[in-house]
Amino acid sequence: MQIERPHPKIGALVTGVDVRSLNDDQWNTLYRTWLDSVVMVVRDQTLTKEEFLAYSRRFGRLKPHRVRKTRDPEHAELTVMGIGTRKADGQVNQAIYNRGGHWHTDSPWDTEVCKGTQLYGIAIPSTGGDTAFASMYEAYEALPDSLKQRIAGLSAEYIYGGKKREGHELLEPEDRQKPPAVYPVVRVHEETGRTSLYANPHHIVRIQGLDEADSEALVKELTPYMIATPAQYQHKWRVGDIVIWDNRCGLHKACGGHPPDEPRIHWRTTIMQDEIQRRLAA
Ligand SMILES: O=C(O)CCC(=O)C(=O)O
Ligand SMILES: [Fe+2]
Repeated sequence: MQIERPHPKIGALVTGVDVRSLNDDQWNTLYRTWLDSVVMVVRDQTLTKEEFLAYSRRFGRLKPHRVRKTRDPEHAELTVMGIGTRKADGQVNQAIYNRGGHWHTDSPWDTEVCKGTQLYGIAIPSTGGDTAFASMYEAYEALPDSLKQRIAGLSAEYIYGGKKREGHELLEPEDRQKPPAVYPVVRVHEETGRTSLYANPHHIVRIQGLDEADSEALVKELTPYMIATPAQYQHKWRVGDIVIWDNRCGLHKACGGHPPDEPRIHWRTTIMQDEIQRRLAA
């Protein structure tokens, strides 16, 4: 197994391993590498859906995604991304084509902590369609002390799609009215102990305790630190790549720009944080 860390702050590229047959040392190394790098790529895998689910479960409990219509019919915990890019009338279905196309963390609108997300590349377009990642540890580090002081102790509310409810057409009507989830803006990672900025510009509704204008202004002030951090990695997909990211300390975004009629298909799992101990083999 080889591990490259081209950027010291974010991203790891793992080759020379089959995730179906890891020994304990390899698993421990992978898990540790993921925690250390925010986003980890494992190349050249050939997995069935069941194998992808089994590997995903090693990281934690899987949760069926709130968007029901893109769940795999036989495996609720597996979402299939990128099916139905054209509507019946021939128009591009932006909710599918552009899904994840804003900087965000996954499931901040869920009251249960979403630890990670894992995508597996099934069909990759000839051009475009990258996924970009940014380290929120580094975003926090870069804040001026005065701003760190202003956000200490604040919490924010999140709902699916934020104020604009973007992507709500993907949700079933009964799933559109869930109450917001609340998380601290300064977040201490349960496994690494490191502090990050958690203010997901896409799904945020408000920062609690501030009036609407002040909340908007503060999110606007924080956003450049989140999305313009130099601690970024842009992944160019290959078929067989597994990419797992840590939603507790990173943002990501689907970069788009791929031809809408070329398939871009990923299998996706959502991994929850139940226990805070590291999932290392005993
Ligand atoms: O399609 C992508 O590149 C990322 C999609 C995304 O944001 C997600 O699966 O959570
Ligand atoms: Fe996402």
